[in-house]
Amino acid sequence: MFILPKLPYTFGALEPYIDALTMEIHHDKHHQAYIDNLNKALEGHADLQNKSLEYLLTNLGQLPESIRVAVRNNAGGDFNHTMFWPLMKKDGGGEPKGKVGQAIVKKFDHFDAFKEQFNVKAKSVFGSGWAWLCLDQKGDLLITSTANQDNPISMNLVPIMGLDVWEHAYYLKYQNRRPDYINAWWYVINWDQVEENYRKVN
Ligand code: MN3
Repeated sequence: MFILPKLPYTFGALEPYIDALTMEIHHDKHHQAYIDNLNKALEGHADLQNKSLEYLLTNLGQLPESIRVAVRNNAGGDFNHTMFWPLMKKDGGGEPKGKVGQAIVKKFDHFDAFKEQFNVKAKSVFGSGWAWLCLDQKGDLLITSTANQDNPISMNLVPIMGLDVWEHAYYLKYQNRRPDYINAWWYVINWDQVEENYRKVN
C-alpha cells in the first residue's frame, strides 16, 4: 500500500506566493487521490504492490495492459508530488549555490538564462503537466516538460527539479495567470533539495 507523505511544512508556509488553501487541497486531496487510485489499480497484483514507484514508472511496458494507464497516471502523480513538496520551502528562492549552481552556469551561461528557458518551458505546457530540470544519460543538464503526470524517469532521464503547472497547483490564487504563478514559485524554491537531488546522481 502506498501512503501519503507528510508535507514538510505547514499549509501556509509558502504564503504569499502559494496560498494555504491551495496547498491543503493539493496535498490532502489531489496527491491523496493519486495514491488511492494507484492502490486500487494494484489490487489483485500482489507482485507489483511492493515495487517502488521508480520501478513501476521505468517498467510501464512490462505491466499488464489492463492497469498500465492507471499506473502511469497515478504512480506518476504520487512520484511527482512526493518529489515536488520538498522542492519548496519558506524563505526559499535566490540563486543556487553548490554543485548544481555551478552546473547550471556551465550549461546555460548564466542563472537568468536558465530561469528564462525554464519559464518558457513551463508556460508552454499545453493543458496539464510539469516542467523539469533533468540529467540525461551523460550527466548533462536538460530542461524538458511532460504532459499529465508523466515523469522523465520513464524516458531515461533523471529529474532533479520539477514544477507542477496543472491548474490545481495555482488556480485559486492565480486563476488563468500561470506565468504569475511560475514567477512566484522562484521565491519558494528550495535549492538545497535540488542540490541534494543532483548529488545523488553526480
Ligand atoms: Mn499537482
